[in-house]
Formats: sequence, C-alpha cells, structure tokens
Amino acid sequence: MADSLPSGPPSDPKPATATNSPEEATTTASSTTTTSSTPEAELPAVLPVSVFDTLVLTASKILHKEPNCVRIDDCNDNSRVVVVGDVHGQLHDVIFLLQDAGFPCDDRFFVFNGDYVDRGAWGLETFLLLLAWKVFLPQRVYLLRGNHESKYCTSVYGFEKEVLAKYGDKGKHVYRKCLGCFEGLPLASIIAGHVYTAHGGLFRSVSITPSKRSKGKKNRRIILNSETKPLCLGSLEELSKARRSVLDPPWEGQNLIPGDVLWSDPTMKSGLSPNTERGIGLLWGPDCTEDFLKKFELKVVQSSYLRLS
Ligand SMILES: [Mn+2]
Repeated sequence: MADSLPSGPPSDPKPATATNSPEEATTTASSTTTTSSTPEAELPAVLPVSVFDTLVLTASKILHKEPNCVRIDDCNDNSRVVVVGDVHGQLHDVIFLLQDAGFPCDDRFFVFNGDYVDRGAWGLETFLLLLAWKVFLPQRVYLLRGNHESKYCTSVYGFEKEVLAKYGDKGKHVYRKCLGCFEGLPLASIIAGHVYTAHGGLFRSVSITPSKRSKGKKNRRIILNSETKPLCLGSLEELSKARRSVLDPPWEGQNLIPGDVLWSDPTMKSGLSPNTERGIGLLWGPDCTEDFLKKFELKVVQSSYLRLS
C-alpha cells in the first residue's frame, strides 16, 4: 500500500521494521574486522558526531549545487549506469549490490532513486555510506530525493526514532543535519539525454498566468493554473525553477512540483488527476508519458512506483 499524507487514508501503518538487529550486525561487523587492533568493546557503535558533521557538510555542499534535474551526460557506449530503487535502510543489501554490480568507477555510474531511510533499521548507515560515495566520486554517484527524505515521513516511518536511539542526547542534532541534507538532494535525473528518472515521476505545470482583470496595475491578481484550469504537464524548465529546499514538499500553494516529482504515481487511466489516495502528487496516464517523452526527446520515464490498477 502507498504512503500518504496525514490528510489521506492511513495506508502504511507499519513502523520501522528491522530485518536484523543492530546487535547481530555489530557482531558480524566486528568479527570481520580482524585487521583492526582496536578491541571490540572500544569500537564505536556509531560514527563519531564530528565525523558525521564533516561528511554531511561536505556532501551537502556538493548536493546543494546540483540542479533540480541532474543531467548525466558523461557516459558513453562503454558505460554502465546502475539505477537503484528504494533501499529503505537495508544496509547489507546495498553493500551486496555495490559488490555485485561493481563499485562506482570511470565507466560505472550509479543513480540512487531516493528512499534511503525509514522501515529498515540501518537508514542512517545506508544514507551515510551513499553520502561517502557521493563525496568520493560526485560525477559517478547521483543521489536523488525520495518522498521518505522528508520530515513528515521520517517522523512516522522510523528514521527519526532510529537516529534518536543510536545517538542519544546528540540524536536531535544528527536528525536535524540529516533533514538539512535531504533538502539538498536533487529531484530527478536525465541519463544520457534519454532516460528521465525520478522517485515519483511526472509533474504539473505551475506557470503563473495573470487573470483577465489584472491588466491594470490595480487589482493585479495572480491565478495558478492548477487552481483555475485543468491540470497540464509541466516542462523541464519549470522543474529546473522549482524550490526543492523544503523539509516537506507542500501539497498546496505554488510550489507543487517537488511534491509531484516525489509522490506521483503512474496509472493506466489517461490524463493527469489529483492523487487523492496519497493526498499529494498526481496520477498520470500513458498519454502523459508519451507527451513528455516526445516534447523533451526522451525515451523512458523511470519511477520507483508502479501500479497495475
Ligand atoms: Mn517512496
């Protein structure tokens, strides 16, 4: 079932679930660090706050400079681009995946399509591992934002509790820094000029059109397309201008594109319609995909959501 905003139906009541406990993993990790001379009992359970601060600050600076829609054009016929869906705190799966696909390198790119945290017990470690790769190879590793990289989702689906449990009295600081970093994550990517990738998907036009009564300077009114006209597809230019630095993408007002890109679902029904089940974002039909692809000379729209209804 889909996540939804508080105004929507309670569709994901499960709190964070762990596939393995921190105790189990600590044992596994320490038993494999045979080259370390540090006694097991002295190994830190979490990254020291000063190291965390430096990593998050360094990564945030890189991420904040990236555009809303990152263009990954540096790849050629010999390149492989690995797109990874929602990893949701499954650190061990991510480590396996990196080993299995091969680590990022000159001809191997990674695009992580959001939802690093919540549900799994290792959201923090997963996110920090990916940030470290981002810092190490910023032109090969791309981290996009998912709907769970938000204050609302992390407070409901487990990440906030996870951080507070792991960092104790430093937990609030660590959680706040993570939220700040989430705000910097780009919303979408276009791979090799052809593949549009976003956690949710397509988005509406929010172009501002003056009303007929607004020609004079007095009584100038701005009317939003979304409120007065049928929904229509947004352009890549509009996407590039959206304000993504929000803790939670708004579901009302003028800055609707981030919420659409992160929460919208594909559907078999034609056209664009409000995503009433989630309370945010849109449903878009196959005709919208066709329009979008044609207009921007793309070949594929890749979303983390797939609904067969
Ligand atoms: Mn999601």
